[in-house]
Amino acid sequence: MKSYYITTPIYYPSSNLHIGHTYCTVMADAMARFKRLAGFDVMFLTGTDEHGQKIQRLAEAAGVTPQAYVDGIVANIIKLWGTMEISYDDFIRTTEPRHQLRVQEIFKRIYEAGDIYKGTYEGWYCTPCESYWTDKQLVDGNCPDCGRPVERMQEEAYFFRLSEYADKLLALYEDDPGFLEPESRRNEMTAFIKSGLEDLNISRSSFDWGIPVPLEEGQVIYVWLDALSNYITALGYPVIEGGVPGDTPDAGLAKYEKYWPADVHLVGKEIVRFHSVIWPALLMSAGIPLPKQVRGHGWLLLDGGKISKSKGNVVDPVLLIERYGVDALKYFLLREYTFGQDGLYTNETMINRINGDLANDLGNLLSRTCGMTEKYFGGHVTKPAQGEEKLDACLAELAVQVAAKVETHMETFGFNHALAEIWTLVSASNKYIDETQPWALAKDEARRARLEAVLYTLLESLRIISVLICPFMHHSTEEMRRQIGVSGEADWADASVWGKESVYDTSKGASLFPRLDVAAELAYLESLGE
Ligand code: ME8
Repeated sequence: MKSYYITTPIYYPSSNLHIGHTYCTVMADAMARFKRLAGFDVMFLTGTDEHGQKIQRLAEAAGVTPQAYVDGIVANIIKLWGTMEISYDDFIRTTEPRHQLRVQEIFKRIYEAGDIYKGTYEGWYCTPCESYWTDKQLVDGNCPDCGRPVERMQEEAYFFRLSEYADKLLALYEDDPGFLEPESRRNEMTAFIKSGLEDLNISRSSFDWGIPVPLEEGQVIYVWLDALSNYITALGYPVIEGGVPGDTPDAGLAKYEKYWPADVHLVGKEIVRFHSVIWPALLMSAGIPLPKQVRGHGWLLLDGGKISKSKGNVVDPVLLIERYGVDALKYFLLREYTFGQDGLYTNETMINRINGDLANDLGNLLSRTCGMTEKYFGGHVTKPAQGEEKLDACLAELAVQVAAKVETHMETFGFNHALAEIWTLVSASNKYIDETQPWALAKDEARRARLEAVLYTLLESLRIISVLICPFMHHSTEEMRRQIGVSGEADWADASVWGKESVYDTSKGASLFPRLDVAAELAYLESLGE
């Protein structure tokens, strides 16, 4: 069985997550589900990035320990992914011993490779904020966070010889352009590297909420070295002599050998640099194979600005799910935005997507088909014996071709294009109802066989649609299959087979997506922001 390893960034548990974070995780989830359906042995990893000065400060301000602070937020994040039915296989927290011990080991390996040296870190220090800033980061010569004056300070720190890796990284992009997608990000990173790479300060001594540097007391490992390592520590790499407390006793390297190198690290555009410059350089130094791909997505914007925790302009996914359901939210995020580009979030676009594509197009197709099957045949339809008519053959031909088109779009994370392909079949099926006019056929007893063939054709199309939408909206898949009367789990291979079922026994249920009153919903969503 071929393996597939996909990761999301590990999120900072500085405050609860918003719809921007769910965007990335929903894409990773759809891809993981798609690959599983296509027969891959999938490892889907997510988690939380819990160390660093920012978290320490937030905890201090809240009057709790950093661990207590992150524990509360991580519990909410896990609950959110539960509510959204994110199908991750492992959730790694950087405060877990299985991660911490391995990060120290990685640090030692890079040190032994001769790529870590002790030096002096110099920068502009803001004492109240306990933060270093570079010349560029200062605002009018003052601290960009609090606006107070800064002073020139220096301290001892460990550095990673990142500058030594510039040529190797450029060669990597050149030899394997697929390593960093989309191309626009690759061009950006190429220019960034060419402008000159400086060695990287990989330890801090001004705060202590981090993994201790193994060589010396009083220093903690830079949070990005700590965080990036999660992609391999979660696989049990490197092996820790004597084992790790709380780890499966004989886990060994089985997972690492099965899943590493990762097929893709899915990340937001602002952290592409960490994943495509720092991470491969660290891996090269430690003698570990590189991930196959880093793929940078765009941001969801709200009123022109990035939705962000620090700006406080968050859209709460939990409230949207409570009102519209998980499938509707996932569909909207995957259908509305183009991978790699920024997209504007508005309540209106979301309501219109749910109403138009889901309630009107898909929901109606299911309820009309099941309704007519029940009305004209008591819910029981058999496969027609005689040959198909032209309209049926056209729909059948279209239907069996969609899966391959979806597969092509999924290769480039083109979720919106994949869903648009599936909706050509939904629309064609609705059009087929208008063209065949089953209600007219029903009036003529002599045309009963034709009527049955029409309904069978529609049910076959719905069965194929139920498989095609499974990676994106698995609840709808299950409900559609229940209503049309298909047993067993969806199997991707069945989406390309026409005439698979010999009978259908339908049982009409509640509408898949109830039609929304746009004005009322917009007023409701507005009221949430007040
Ligand atoms: O960067 N639209 O964590 P984070 C789309 N801990 N994506 C968004 C977004 C928005 N409005 N806001 C945030 C970190 N994101 C590090 C990662 S990985 C080893 C360490 C995305 O919680 C953002 O682009 O600040 C990023 O990819 C992810 O959420 C995590 O952001």
